[in-house]
Amino acid sequence: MKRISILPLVTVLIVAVVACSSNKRSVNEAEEKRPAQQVQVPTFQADSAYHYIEAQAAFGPRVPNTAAHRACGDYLAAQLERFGAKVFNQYADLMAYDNTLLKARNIIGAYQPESRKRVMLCAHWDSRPYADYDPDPKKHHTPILGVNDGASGVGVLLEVARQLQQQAPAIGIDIIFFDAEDYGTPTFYRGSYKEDTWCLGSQYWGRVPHVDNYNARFGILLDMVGGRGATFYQELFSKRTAGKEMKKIWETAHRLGYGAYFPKKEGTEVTDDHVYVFNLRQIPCVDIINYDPKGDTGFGEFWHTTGDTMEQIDRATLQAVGQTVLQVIYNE
Ligand code: AHN
Ligand code: ZN
Repeated sequence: MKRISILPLVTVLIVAVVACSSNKRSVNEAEEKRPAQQVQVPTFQADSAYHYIEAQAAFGPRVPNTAAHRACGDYLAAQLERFGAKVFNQYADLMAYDNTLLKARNIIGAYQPESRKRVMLCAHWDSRPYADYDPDPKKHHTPILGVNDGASGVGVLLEVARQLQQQAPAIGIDIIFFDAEDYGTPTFYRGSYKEDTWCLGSQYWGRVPHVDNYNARFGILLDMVGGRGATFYQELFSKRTAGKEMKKIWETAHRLGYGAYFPKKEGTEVTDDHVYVFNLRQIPCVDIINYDPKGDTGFGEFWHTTGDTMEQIDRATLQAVGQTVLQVIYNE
């Protein structure tokens, strides 16, 4: 009796099922990948950020009430203008710890100002009038150049601004350069105590924002983001008040390969502009700030010394921070 082999039929069926299922899988994969592929995130140019840092340093210390401060303020506003932002200048007379009247200026660059979906990116642009942590006590009254502490965050954000002009993300962005962050009570001061002497520019902005009822989904503050081998531990006020956003930023940095700069470990709590952004405007704001667990100040050996110069800056750190910020805002 002649038996008909079913082997060819079985083979055909298996091949058909496999082909069909793998075909189905590739369709699903394409669908899953599409949203991620659609967002083209621009490449951050660290050289360009480095140049903007040098340009600020070239003015000298940007201490409020000095010619260098006024000239640098004009430079920053002109740069934001050149990069297509709508620029707001907030001039304010602010009282320092010793009752000195500071002629302060917050500088804001708005992108897509009509959009209600917004993210704010900020940094302080002033530099400290005192190197009160300098190893040489004779220098404690010398103004600092504030290259890492001040110019680095602003330099990164100017490069972000340049990118925003070339390719708009889906949301509105406000770049805010706060003034008078670093005029806080020096260690050598023996006069009467005053509260909240740091972050005078952001305190003013928090009470009088550049736009009535200003709001944003969240903010990112950059402070000391250019140091060689910097480590951005998770600052505790940010973790408590903007934990979700902090997690997103750190995970983004790790995915991009910058995990060494962004340890998923707790740092300390720092009084910085983000505290006033949250307390006065209820906008969760993450402080990306260098934390050196080995040093005695926690900020690094350069901090509030005459050594805070261009030599501190490493393009690789600027790249890690700048690319992470771009990745976050273009995916928002
Ligand atoms: C205090 O030292 C209280 N806060 C640190 C904030 C700061 C100063 N960031 C840069 N310079
Ligand atoms: Zn400082």
